[in-house]
Amino acid sequence: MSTQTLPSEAAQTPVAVNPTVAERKGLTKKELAADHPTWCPGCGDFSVLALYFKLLEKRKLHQDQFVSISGIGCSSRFPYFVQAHGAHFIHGRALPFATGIALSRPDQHVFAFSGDGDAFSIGGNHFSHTARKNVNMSLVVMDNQVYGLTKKQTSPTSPLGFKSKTDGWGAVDHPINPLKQAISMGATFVARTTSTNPNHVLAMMEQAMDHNGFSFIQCLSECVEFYEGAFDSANPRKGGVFNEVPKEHDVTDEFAAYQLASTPFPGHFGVFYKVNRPTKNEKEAEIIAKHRAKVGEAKDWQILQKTFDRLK
Ligand SMILES: Cc1ncc(C[n+]2csc(CCOP(=O)(O)OP(=O)(O)O)c2C)c(N)n1
Ligand code: SF4
Ligand SMILES: [Mg+2]
Repeated sequence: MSTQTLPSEAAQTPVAVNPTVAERKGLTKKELAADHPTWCPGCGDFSVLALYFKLLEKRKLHQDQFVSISGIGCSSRFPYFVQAHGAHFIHGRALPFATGIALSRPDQHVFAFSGDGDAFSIGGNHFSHTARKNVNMSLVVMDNQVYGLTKKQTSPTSPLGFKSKTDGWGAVDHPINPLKQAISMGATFVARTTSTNPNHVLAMMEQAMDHNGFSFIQCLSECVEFYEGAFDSANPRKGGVFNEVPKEHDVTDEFAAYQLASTPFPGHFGVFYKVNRPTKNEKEAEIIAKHRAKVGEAKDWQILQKTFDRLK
């Protein structure tokens, strides 16, 4: 996410995040790591966290320049493990919370982390609407195709026939395709990766971070406890195939992206869709600037008082 400028208000004065700031030493993984993650040994989420540290390290981001926001779930414990500002918020509600930060603090890189249940089930509406609003932030969904924290219920991405505590005879509901949902709802950056390919995860995170607008990454991340082997067919070390998005794919072609996202599992990995469209941040900043020009030096409380006086 590139940083934008909001007008006036000392508290909102943006501090441009310059990844090459020479006078400040970048943080190390050791400095960025908080508590030891409480995930099960072998959980795919470890890899995503390690690569987030790598991203912050590489881009020399400091604690005053980014936030990590999540909902609820194993994957959503993520911000606990980062020694920086963040919130482990309400189940499914990471995106509205992150939107508030993105709009009010343009100096921050806003990263949201979520699970397939958190983002596509209880938070499915927020996922769609944040995409359509093109809020400037990056969302990484650690998709294990199951509810891990609550010990194996069917999630919106569980495949047909998946046996769980909620579908003892096997899932009968057609799974969603998060990439197609994001593209059709108007997300401006849509990518897919898998936690077993660290270089690829980092590359996707970097591109998402550099995108001005809502960037979404579906990251396959195995739950070794409740859906072991789910992604073996996407892992060459387990006899699977890791197919990158074809080089000739036009990332600005919405229809082509949609078609590519329809490839049966294990599908492709990489950037499916990337276009530039004005962000909600820019549009709101414009409205504020226009209004500011009208009210001159009036303080916020004076504008508010006037509004209430008018309502009398
Ligand atoms: C309002 C509400 N409903 C239900 C729950 C119980 N709950 C907690 S996490 C979760 C599902 C998490 O699944 P997912 O987002 O896929 O994360 P994972 O644990 O698999 O990483 C549910 C149903 C809750 N905490 N709050
Ligand atoms: S239950 Fe699954 S998702 Fe949760 S920490 Fe364990 S392996 Fe990871
Ligand atoms: Mg899950």
